[in-house]
Amino acid sequence: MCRAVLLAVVVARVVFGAGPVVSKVEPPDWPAGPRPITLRMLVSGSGLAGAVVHCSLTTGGVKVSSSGTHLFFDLTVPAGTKPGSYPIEIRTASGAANAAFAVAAPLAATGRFQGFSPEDIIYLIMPDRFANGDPSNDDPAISRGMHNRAKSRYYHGGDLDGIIQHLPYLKDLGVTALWLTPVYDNANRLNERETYDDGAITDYHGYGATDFYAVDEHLGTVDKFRELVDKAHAAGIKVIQDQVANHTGPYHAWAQDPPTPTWLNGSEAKHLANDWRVWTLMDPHATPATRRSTLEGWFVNILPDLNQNDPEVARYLTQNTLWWIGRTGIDGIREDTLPYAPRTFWRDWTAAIRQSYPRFRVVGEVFDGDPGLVSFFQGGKARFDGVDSGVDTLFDFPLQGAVVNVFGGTAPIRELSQVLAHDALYVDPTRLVTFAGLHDQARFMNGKGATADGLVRAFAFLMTARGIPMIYYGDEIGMPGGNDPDNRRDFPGGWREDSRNAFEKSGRTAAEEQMFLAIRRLAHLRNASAALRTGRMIDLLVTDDVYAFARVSQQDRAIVIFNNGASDATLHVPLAGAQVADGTTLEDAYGSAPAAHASGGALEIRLPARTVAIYR
Ligand SMILES: [Ca+2]
Ligand SMILES: [Ca+2]
Ligand SMILES: [Ca+2]
Repeated sequence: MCRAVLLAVVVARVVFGAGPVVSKVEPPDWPAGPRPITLRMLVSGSGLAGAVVHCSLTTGGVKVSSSGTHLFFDLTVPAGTKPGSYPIEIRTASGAANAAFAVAAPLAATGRFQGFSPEDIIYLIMPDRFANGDPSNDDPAISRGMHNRAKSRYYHGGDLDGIIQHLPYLKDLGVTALWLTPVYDNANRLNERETYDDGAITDYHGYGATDFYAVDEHLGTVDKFRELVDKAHAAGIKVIQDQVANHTGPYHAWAQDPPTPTWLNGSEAKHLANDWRVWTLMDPHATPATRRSTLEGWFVNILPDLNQNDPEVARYLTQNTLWWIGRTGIDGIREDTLPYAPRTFWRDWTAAIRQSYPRFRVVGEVFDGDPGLVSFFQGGKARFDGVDSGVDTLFDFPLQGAVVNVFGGTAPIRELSQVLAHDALYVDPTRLVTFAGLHDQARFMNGKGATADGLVRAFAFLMTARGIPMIYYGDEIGMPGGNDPDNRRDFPGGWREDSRNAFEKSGRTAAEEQMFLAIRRLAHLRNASAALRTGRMIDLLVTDDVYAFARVSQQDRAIVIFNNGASDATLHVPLAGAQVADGTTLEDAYGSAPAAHASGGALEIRLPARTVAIYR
């Protein structure tokens, strides 16, 4: 064979198949920090077997999957590396390919990575359902046909621009932090694995990631997300990102071709189903075998379950979390499906976050009404398993159940106090995120016997009691809605074609306006009172109809009295511990209850039926 022919054969091999092909590099970039960092890179593609890696940055630790479709290697980014492109050459006996990698400029820490605390009021938004700021991304070319506002499980067109445009509304409402449901890129096709009466659905909710390093094209881009974070910060509003480390979406490429043999717990063809036996995780009598389906079972038997015990998976997920924080400047994470990944993983993951971002905070989802179980997951102390999860706080599902029952008219108000009686179980109950509803439950107003007044009293409780209160978008105007997806209706006025705009007074009904003003007033009252945000909570009077408590801080104090009963009541409220001297006259800072005079260590007041007074 002459030399020219031989050369032609080699070129053909490189061009037509056997040479390495790179389709994805994770992470695609990294912000240079004050310390050197060694990243574990994951390159996906084909023909990667036997690859060697070259880059002007130091590399090592190459490992290729048996299929030649995934390549891991270490990449060290020294402290203060100059931002720019650092291409990686991947060479095999059959050819070479370039993998793009960039070092990004680090974000200044000032005003970023702030964490969240009882000083805050959180507002939960499903970006697809809040406001459509950019109609040009409603039906993107790469995922055509998934947009239809008439279908409850299709994309409706809301996006990150829509949130940016309504920051003034949120600021005016008194909100100081946003939790957005996941912005990860989700499948560009209909989801035919999860079907309902109306057929295939879309993953508009964001919980079915197909790319952990991208924002879904319906919502915006990573840069748009960072712009949202910056603009929210400029308005004094923090951003909490929703992250999912337990599973991927059903259409993630890993479901067919995992990067390591143990990347997933089982496979699409053969896996356990999650049986939700969450209590076994805190049960000292349970065995690894009894906990297995809870930790390794696939969520709703559909979502590929990531195996965080595989060190490559743990590193991938931890790095991904640090990337989002460092690239966008977010302040906190809401971690989805917390119980279903090993507690040892959360321990290491939270430690890695804390090491780089000490003020950052994580709230975990433990969807359960048992304070014993929820408190088990709060970090700050090792539990029977020897593990301190490091998770800062949880959602207060136990209290939420009582809030809905009490203010929805089906339970005596003492239930609130009975739930709070379990607070000693928590390392720090004041950090729990309290709420009347969220995107996984029917809305408060959907409850039998729910009233606008009841919802306002529910918020009066959330804004005055211990915890970090949260508002589910639309609850501030009393939006109705049954179970998922009916509880995820579009915010009226978020779309140009909407017949009215409830973001503005002129577009709200009289009832909506009344509720909006009440909740706004309560939020601003809390924001103005250290006692309501962080004061010690002292129960003064608890009956079936009446709940009176004090909040006492160094700066101020408040006495909150609910008459949740159907009749007006004359109340004798003892003031022990409330730091109110005899002879003091207290004014209702919220409603129109008469001023109250302290005498003989108590308040004598007459409170109308179904009202709340916030005395200061
Ligand atoms: Ca849009
Ligand atoms: Ca997508
Ligand atoms: Ca799991």
